[in-house]
Formats: sequence, C-alpha cells, structure tokens
Amino acid sequence: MARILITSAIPYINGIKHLGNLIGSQLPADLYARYQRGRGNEVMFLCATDEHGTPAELAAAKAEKPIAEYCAEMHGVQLDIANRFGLSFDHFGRSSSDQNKRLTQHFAGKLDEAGLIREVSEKQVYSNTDGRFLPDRYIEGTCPNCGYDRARGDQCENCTKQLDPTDLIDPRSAISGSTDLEVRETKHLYLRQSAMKDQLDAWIDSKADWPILTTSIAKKWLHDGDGLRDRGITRDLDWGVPVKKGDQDWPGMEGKVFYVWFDAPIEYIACAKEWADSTGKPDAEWERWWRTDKGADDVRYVQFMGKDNVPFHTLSFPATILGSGEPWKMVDHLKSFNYLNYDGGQFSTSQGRGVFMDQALELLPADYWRWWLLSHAPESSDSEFTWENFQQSVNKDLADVLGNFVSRITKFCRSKFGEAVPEGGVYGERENALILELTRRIRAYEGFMEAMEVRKSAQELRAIWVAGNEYLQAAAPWSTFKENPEQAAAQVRLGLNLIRLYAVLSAPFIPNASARMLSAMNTLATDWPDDVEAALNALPAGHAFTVPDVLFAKITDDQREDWQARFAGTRG
Ligand code: B3M
Ligand code: ZN
Repeated sequence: MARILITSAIPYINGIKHLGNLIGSQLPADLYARYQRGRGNEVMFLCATDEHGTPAELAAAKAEKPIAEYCAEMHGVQLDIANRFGLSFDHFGRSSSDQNKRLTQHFAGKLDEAGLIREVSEKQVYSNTDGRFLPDRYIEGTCPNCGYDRARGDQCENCTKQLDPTDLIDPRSAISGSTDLEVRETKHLYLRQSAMKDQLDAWIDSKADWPILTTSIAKKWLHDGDGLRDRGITRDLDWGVPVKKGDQDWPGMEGKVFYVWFDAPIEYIACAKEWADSTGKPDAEWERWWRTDKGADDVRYVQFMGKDNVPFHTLSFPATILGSGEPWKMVDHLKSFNYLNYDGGQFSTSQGRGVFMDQALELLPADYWRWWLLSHAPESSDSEFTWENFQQSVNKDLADVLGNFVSRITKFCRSKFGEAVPEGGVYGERENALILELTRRIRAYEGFMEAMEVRKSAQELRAIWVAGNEYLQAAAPWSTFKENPEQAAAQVRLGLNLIRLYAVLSAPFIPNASARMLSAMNTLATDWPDDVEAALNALPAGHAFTVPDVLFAKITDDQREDWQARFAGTRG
C-alpha cells in the first residue's frame, strides 16, 4: 500500500469560489484522492482557506464585519459548499490557525539562523488620517499612463499598466479617501531566494516527470529577469501572522505581519497538525506525512494548483522549507492548470461574472458539474464553459450513455426475470470480447489517472461506458430472450455486474451517482477491478437489486436558455 499526500491550493477566504477556481485545483485534487483511495492506498488530502492579506481585509471591510468574525464565517460557508461538491478532504483547515501561526514563525526563525533573511529599509505611503501604511490596493489615484482616475496602487484597471503606489497622480487612501499622505521609511524582511538559486535549479532539474506547464513556468522565473529576486516577506498590516523568530520577538518588526504568500503554503503542513489536533492524535501521526526523519520518506506528495500559483510553489515555498535546513517532505509532483473561461470572457470574482459554486448547486447536483468540469479540464490550454457544451455533454455522456445503460438493463431484468440477478446460461464469445476490451481500457484508465491526465481519464471512462452500451445493443437480450432465455439471463447478469463495475470506476468523477448505483445493486463490494472477469461475476445469480430512479435528468433547451440569461450579467 502506497502513502500519498495530496494538497490543493488553498482558496482565498474572500467569498464563494467560481467554477474556474474549482477546476483549477480542488476538484482535480479530489479526483486523484478518490482514485488513490479506491486503489486501496493510504491518502492524506488537505486543503484550507487562505485568510490573510489584503483580499481578506478588503472583503471583511466590504461586509462590514470584524475580520476574524468574517473569516470564521466564510470558512464555514466554504467548508459546507466543499462538502456539497463532494470534495473529500481529510481536513479543511485555516491559515489563520494557531498551528500555522507557530509554524510560520518557526520557519522564519530557522531561515534567519541560516542567514537567509535580510532587513531592508524601504519607502512606503503612509496615511496620517488612517494611521497606517497603505499597501498597493489601499491607494487610488489617477493613472499617469491613461488618466483613469480610479487606478489602484499596483495596477491601472483601465489600461492594465503595472504601477507603483508612488506613480499615481493625486493619490488618496482607498479606505478613507484622505489625501493626507506621506512617504515614510519602513523596515521589512526579505527572503534571500537568490542565495538558493542553484539549489532550486538542481531540485527542479531532478523532476523530469513534471508537466511542461509546471517546469516551464518555474524555469522562466528562475532564469529570466528578476524571477529569483529576494522577496519581501513582511507587510505593514494588522491582520496576519505577527513577525517573530520562533517564539522570540523580532526587534524593529513590531506591529508587522508576514506576507500572505509566506504563510499560506506553510498551512499545507500546519493543516496536517490541525487534523491531528482536532482528532486527538499525537504529533507522530501528522509528522509521518511531513517529516522525512519521521516516516515521510516513503510518501509521494502531489500538489494541485492553477498556473498563476506555480512560481510560489516551485520557488518561494521550496526556498522556505529547504532553507530551514530541516527534513521536511518536498513535493514530488506538481500538477498545474490553465484557466477556464466563461462564455466568451473570464470568470471574475471581483466582477461576479460566471457561475459560483453555490449557484451551480442550486441548478443541478454536484455530479453534473464535476463531470463537465473534469472532462473539460484546462490542461493543455485554457478551456471555455458554454451552456451549449454543458448541456450537450451532460445529456450525451451522463444521460444517454451511462444513465440509459443502467436504466435499460435494470428495467429489462425486472420485467422478465424479476429484481434479482438471473441464473442460467454462461458468458460466451461476445462477453469474452467485452472483457478483453474492458481490461485493455481499464488499464489505460489507470495509467491516465495515475499520471493525472484528467481529460484523458474522462475520455477513457466514457469509452468504458460506451463499450457496455454497445455490448447491450449487439447482444440485445430483449430479442435473445424469445429464443434463448438462458442466454438472455447470462447477458443480463453481465449487464447488472457492469453497473457495479461502472460504479467503482466512476466514483472519483461522480461519487454520488456511483453511490446510488451501488445501493441499487445492493452491494458494498467496491474492490478495484484488477481482474475484470472476476469483477463481472461479483454479483452472483439470485442477488437481489432494485431499479434506481433516473440517474441523470437531461437538460432541456428551455432550462439552458433560462440559465444562460440568468447568468449573463454579474452577481449582485
Ligand atoms: N490563495 C491563490 C489562489 O487561490 C492562493 C493560493 C494559495 S496556495 C498556498 O489562487
Ligand atoms: Zn491607466
């Protein structure tokens, strides 16, 4: 039994995620976790909310709630939606946890001991009215490039030019609108990533099996321009992990916090401790996943994320844990995704454009979305959600191919043999040919799933469903029954066994439908079909079953048009 540690990029706390976020990390990570558990491996699947930084502060201010309260509430909301989407985390933690606070301070202390931190004095905008420094998004003003009067300190939304807060004409505080601003000196900590360039380069070179999307981004940042510039890891904010070296104060850093991208990946580790603490387990239980000196040397660690997160996971986070000089488990495989677009444009959280996770579940159960998103995962390039494509894929793959198969065979059996697996007859040439085809396809499916080729896995699974339908069409037990009821019985027996087999194979993609299929087949046998012939004899003659309700309803043209219109604008 292998041991597999899986993390999904941790979503920002600022609101419910859209379907583009979901397919970018959490959903494919769940697919992989479910598959590995299905194969009998030991899995630790972790995710959390990313609760620090300006996005959290601004969202709380907008919601007019104290930030700690806002985060606690939104964590609950995101956890509930994750459950309803069937995301099977072993723990869904919080980057604001005490465990993460301590571990983040611990890493900073170790990095400092190793000489990898330097203090830098820089100039930043300070608001006298607000009594605080104003980082990027807290300053607005007129763009020096296009004249747009609501450009932000980091970028002009109108002409997209990247800006520094000091570039803005007539700058004002985005909090109070005050123009009583001045430039002040402030001290910050920088992580000396540049000192670790060769070590990181060698580490990335050792990952020959990483997807090109991942290594090309990592190498670009490592070698081009300012990629491995030393990075500021502290900010002048109230909300965040207070800057300390371990549990010691850091002179000159009073009132400052670590930058959100410094503590967020450390939460992958802290999350495992949160899991152990919350279930009353000793530290050894989480350390066997994370410390190579405590059992994690035989763990395979896989990360899932959108492409914009790759630099932080291939450079900054590895620099943090390598730089600590401690034996932490490093990532073995990093699976990254392109973007999913929405109906001719982009999904956008700030503009409320697209379909958000809570809205999706108001329209249809999770499996419909899971299937579409996974079978259209933006792997080799960006992909696009359109309502036409969604309708077509649900109606064809789920309703016509899989759903129809289940319905036909169970109903036919009930009408001719009753609600139990029929006896009589033996599997013949046609059945053996099907077993051969399924064996070949299931081995291919395993290969794609193992390699995290999400789309190819979906295609292969669909082909496995199609093979059953074609068999049923060609065997035609409804005709056979008239001349040779024994043979028809064997055909139906195989068909019913196929339902169980499909439930086992499809569970990573559509866990709820899979559970309904197993319950209709009245079985708890979910062993992986290493031997397809044996798997197709698992339900013996006489085994009782029930005809399930319609597994997947078709999406009508009226529904599609209605939804298309409803989601054309932005979320209020
Ligand atoms: N929260 C960005 C994002 O959700 C960020 C990921 C952190 S992973 C450690 O895309
Ligand atoms: Zn501009």
